[in-house]
Formats: sequence, C-alpha cells, structure tokens
Amino acid sequence: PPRDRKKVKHVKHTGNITFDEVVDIAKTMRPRSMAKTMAGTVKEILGTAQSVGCTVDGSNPHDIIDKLVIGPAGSGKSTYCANLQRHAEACRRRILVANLDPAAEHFDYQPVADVRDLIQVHDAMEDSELAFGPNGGLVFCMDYLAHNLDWLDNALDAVAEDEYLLLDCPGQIELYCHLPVMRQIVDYLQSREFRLCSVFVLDSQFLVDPCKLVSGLFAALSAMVNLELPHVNLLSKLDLLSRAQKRQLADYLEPDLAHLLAEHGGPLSARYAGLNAAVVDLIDSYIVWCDLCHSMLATSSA
Ligand SMILES: Nc1nc2c(ncn2[C@@H]2O[C@H](COP(=O)(O)OP(=O)(O)OP(=O)(O)O)[C@@H](O)[C@H]2O)c(=O)[nH]1
Ligand SMILES: [Mg+2]
Repeated sequence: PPRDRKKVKHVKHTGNITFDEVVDIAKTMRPRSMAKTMAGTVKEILGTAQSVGCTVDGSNPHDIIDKLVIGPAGSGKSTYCANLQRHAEACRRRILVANLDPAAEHFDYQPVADVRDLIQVHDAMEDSELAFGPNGGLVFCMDYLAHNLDWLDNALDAVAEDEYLLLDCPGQIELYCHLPVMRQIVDYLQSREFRLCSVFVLDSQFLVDPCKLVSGLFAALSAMVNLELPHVNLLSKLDLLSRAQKRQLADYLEPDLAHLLAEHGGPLSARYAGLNAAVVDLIDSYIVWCDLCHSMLATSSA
C-alpha cells in the first residue's frame, strides 16, 4: 500500500519515558494496533521502547510484568490468576502465580510460592493467646508476613528476572485502602526489583447501580492512592449479568457520573447533590475512562 508519510529516521529520544506516557501513546496507537485489548497495545509500546533501548520510569520495559491481584472478597482474584495461568499454558507461555492469601482454602493454579507455608489464618485463630477471629486473624497474618519478608524473598527465588508473576492477594479491602501492611510488602518487592502493577478486580454485579459504582470506584481509587502502583481496574463475572444488565453496563463504562447519580441515585440524591458533585469531581480527576474499560468488557469474563 502507498505510504502516507515519510519514515522519520534517527529520531532522538532521551532514553527514558514514564509509564503514563506509555499509556498515552498506547491510546493514540490503539486504532492501528493489532492487539485485541488495550493491555496488549500497552505491551506493544513497551516492546517498542525495549527495542529502541528506552527505559520506562527508569526500568527495563520488560520488567513491568508482575501483577498484584487485589480487590474485595470473592470478587474473582484467584479465578483470574488461575485462568490467566491456564491461558498462558495454552499459548505455550509461562505465568507464575504466588498465593499471598493466608486464608485461602482452595485455588485452581499451581503456586510457585504459598504464604500458608509461613502462616495460615487458622494459626492466628486457634492459638489460645492470640484467639483472633477470621478478619483480625488475616490482618495479623499479613502483618506477620510483612515482618518476615525474607521468607517471601526466598520463596520467590525461583522466579527468574524476566518471568511473568501474579501475586494473588487476600480479599480484605482494609489491607489496600488504609492499613500499611500491603504497602510495606509492595515497597519491599519493589526494592527487590519486582516491577509491579496492581490489578483491582471488581465484581461487575456491583457496578450496574450508580451508588455501588461510586463505592466500588472509591475503593479502587483508595487502593491506587495507597499503593502508588500503575493500576488497572478489571471487571469480573460479566457472564453472570443478564442481557439487560450487559446493555446497561456499557453506559457505566464511560459514565456521566453526575447524571447517573441524579437520575438513578435514589430518593436522597437531590438532598446530597452537593456531596455527589464533589465525589464525582474527585473520581473524574483520578480515573481515566478509556478503551481499557471496553477491553475489559470484552475479555475479563471467566
Ligand atoms: N460465573 C463466574 N464466576 C466467577 C468468576 N470469577 C470468579 N467466580 C466465582 O466467584 C467465586 C469467588 O471467586 P474467587 O476467585 O475465589 O474470588 P477471590 O477474589 O479470590 O476471593 P477471596 O480470595 O476469598 O477474596 C468462586 O465461586 C468463583 O468460581 C466469573 O468471571 N464468572
Ligand atoms: Mg482468592
């Protein structure tokens, strides 16, 4: 085909770009990308950066491949990890998964490391001195892990530098939103050269109602601000939505939040119009509504 412009040769670059710039470039290139999803386009851009010797936020682009899979209880984190590992196997690739949930009872992946070898929630509940309930017990266990991070280092020793690692995390939302423990674990992993991105898994059932959408986004936002990692929100369980809900969900992926809350926010929405406006403003100033959401709609269902 005829070329529409001359190829520019010997372009000079400073040798480093930020991850935000990678995402901006990916958005521009999205229509011409061969990738099925926005995440794939981001990887294409990372690949280009690597091939021209350009670092991303000071790191080798290839290193940004470890994902911290977080989100509310039962949202589908472990299922996502298991499905991604299975998918990779089918594509003859290898994705490693480490279980960081001391309360996990069952998951469908082969873990490369399992925090339950260090401590389990039952240990904290059955100990007569500690005698925690399940929630306090989980926080205790994560705190114990944060104080024994050399265990994690040894357990992840088998992970080579260029391998793709998923960290399947517990479902207690406090761990991400305000307790310091996950941040300590993240900081430690980053100091050990793991290049992390957080994947916040949200159950799509909760997002087809404007009030639940706002509370889900607040939880995601709070984790994003607390962990300070590149952050992707992922919708799970799309297969459980009815046809009508699926049609409705499309309106929620790039929503006019103010309008949604005013129209469908329930009887109190007029009374709290000022508060709603401030909430919407806060969310809009942080969250990038883009085809990322659409690509999730197409691909995230288990
Ligand atoms: N239909 C459907 N079920 C799902 C999907 N994802 C997860 N589930 C189911 O939801 C339940 C919880 O999934 P998990 O993957 O264990 O959720 P989790 O976030 O790891 O849960 P915790 O670790 O306890 O916080 C399981 O019964 C899964 O089979 C999905 O996309 N579709
Ligand atoms: Mg789980």
